[in-house]
Amino acid sequence: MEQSKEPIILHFDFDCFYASVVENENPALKTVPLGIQQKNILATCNYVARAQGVKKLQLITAAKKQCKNLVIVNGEDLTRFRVVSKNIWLFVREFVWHNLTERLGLDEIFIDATEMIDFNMSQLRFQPGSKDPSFFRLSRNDPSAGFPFVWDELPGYTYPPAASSGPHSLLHQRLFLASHLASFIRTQILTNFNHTCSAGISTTKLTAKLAGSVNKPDAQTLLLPGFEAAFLAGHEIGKVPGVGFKSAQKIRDKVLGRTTKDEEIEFTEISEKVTVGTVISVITTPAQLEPLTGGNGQKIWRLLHGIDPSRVAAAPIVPTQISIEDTFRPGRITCLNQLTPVLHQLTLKLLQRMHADLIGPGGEKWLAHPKNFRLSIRFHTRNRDFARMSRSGRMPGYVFSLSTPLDVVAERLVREVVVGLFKGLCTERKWELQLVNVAAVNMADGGGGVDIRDMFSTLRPRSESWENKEEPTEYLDGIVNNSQQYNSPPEKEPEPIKEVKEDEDEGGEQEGEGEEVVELEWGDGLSDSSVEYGGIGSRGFSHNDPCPICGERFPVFALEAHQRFHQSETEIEILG
Ligand code: DCP
Ligand code: MG
Ligand code: MG
Repeated sequence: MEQSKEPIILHFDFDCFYASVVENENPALKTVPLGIQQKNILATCNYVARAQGVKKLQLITAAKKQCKNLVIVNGEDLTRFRVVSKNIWLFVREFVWHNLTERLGLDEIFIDATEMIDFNMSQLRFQPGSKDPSFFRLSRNDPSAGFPFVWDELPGYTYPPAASSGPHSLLHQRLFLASHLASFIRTQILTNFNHTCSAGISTTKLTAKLAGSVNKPDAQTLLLPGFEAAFLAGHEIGKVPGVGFKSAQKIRDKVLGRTTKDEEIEFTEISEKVTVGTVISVITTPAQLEPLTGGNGQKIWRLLHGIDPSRVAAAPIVPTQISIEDTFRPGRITCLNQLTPVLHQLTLKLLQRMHADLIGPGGEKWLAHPKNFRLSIRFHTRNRDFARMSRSGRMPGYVFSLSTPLDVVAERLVREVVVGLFKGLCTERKWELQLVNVAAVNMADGGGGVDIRDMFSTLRPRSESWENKEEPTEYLDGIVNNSQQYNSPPEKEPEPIKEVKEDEDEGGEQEGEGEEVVELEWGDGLSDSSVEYGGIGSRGFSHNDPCPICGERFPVFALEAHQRFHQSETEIEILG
């Protein structure tokens, strides 16, 4: 097989995602203009509303003025969106070799399809003009797993619009093949989850993401090789992923020959649009970008020229920790009677998040069990000493009950564990709390043999066209990593406290209270989702050793630690 250097990257972004989740819950909403409200703005709106001039992130008042019959649904509780997002991602992940798939936010998925494409290139012969069906193989081992396609019938759009009928260079052919894969995955998502999405196909994460936004909704765009620079040149500088808001504004200023004071940047209206093409005609060296980009000149220079060396990371199926916190004004929380309802509320939210993020499709099985509950607090102090203190306890087994109402679990957890942790942290008689953070930490595999494919069996019609029995060894990789965590000793010390920037911590609106801060766990940049995920192991193991208590199969090395986990279901142990 001829080796090619360029990665083949697919990017998917769901159409009007929150609105689409709400529509699936209530299909009557599909045909009416629908907006999803968060505070006083629309987080998003469906395409019926967009056709009537309603815009994403518009003020509710303006949107209602624009569209009198706009139906508004509150979307402040993200649980339903998280659940759908997780289920679709886990589903898509099953198609992808080596699990080379990564989430960005709740509605975007990157796939590195290089190996799948090159394997298929080695199996197939491109015949220009042929209308004969070919077969894309989703499995190396099972030649019947895959889908038929016709080379010349390119699904979706190209940028620029293709003049000729077929691909010519090897890279063209690989990208055409990838377009067929993208189309297949979009169809699968639509069939199984009733969500449409838009997709981009290119050789970098940056260009794949941007290509996907050219044709929306329910469409896909292949960025033809050789047109990357021209394509990027037409984008407004602020639209380039990886160029932050402040950097974009400083670059605009530079190009337009004006200055905005640092403290005014956030409030500056972006009235003039400056394209990447204009920027690189004015700013001609990376060094010139350095002072405008906080020292990221090299990196941003490359992005503006279409160079993005970041790779799709094989993300594990669950985050390494989930945490929720709230901050309080002086004098608000000064005794246990005031604190207990707050602990209850935060713990309930944490449990809801654990259910959304850690229970597999079908809602019957945990993908991971956080081994510890961590409480972190910070006091108001006169000397403005903002140090956080934290203390962890074993997460009791009843937390993982799927039948007990969450409210009941939260109440018991607070009474039996959290209040004890607080008393361990607070030895003073007089105190005023400034911050409370509750976290589920130290994730352990949900049962050694978590098989997401089984969980999907209720969702997915078994069809001849797709039977993914692919890559058993690779499939286990993510699980190995999680299982190995069983070997780590029980936590003896409070966990190191996560650094939280003061400005994030204080809350943007300065209300001081009631502004819940949820730590980001999916990453908000193109390549930073590893921050809270940890790496992926590469060893395989065999499922030969059933646990004598629950019968789950484990690698030998994880069995002892797994039995310790069962002990934790019956005893509550406060550590520290
Ligand atoms: N979202 C949000 N606040 C933002 C941006 C987005 O709450 N500032 C939420 C609402 C969206 C979801 O994230 O439904 C995905 O964001 P997108 O930008 O992808 O927007 P949509 O999916 O809603 O619309 P599109 O069809 O344009 O992708
Ligand atoms: Mg979207
Ligand atoms: Mg998006």
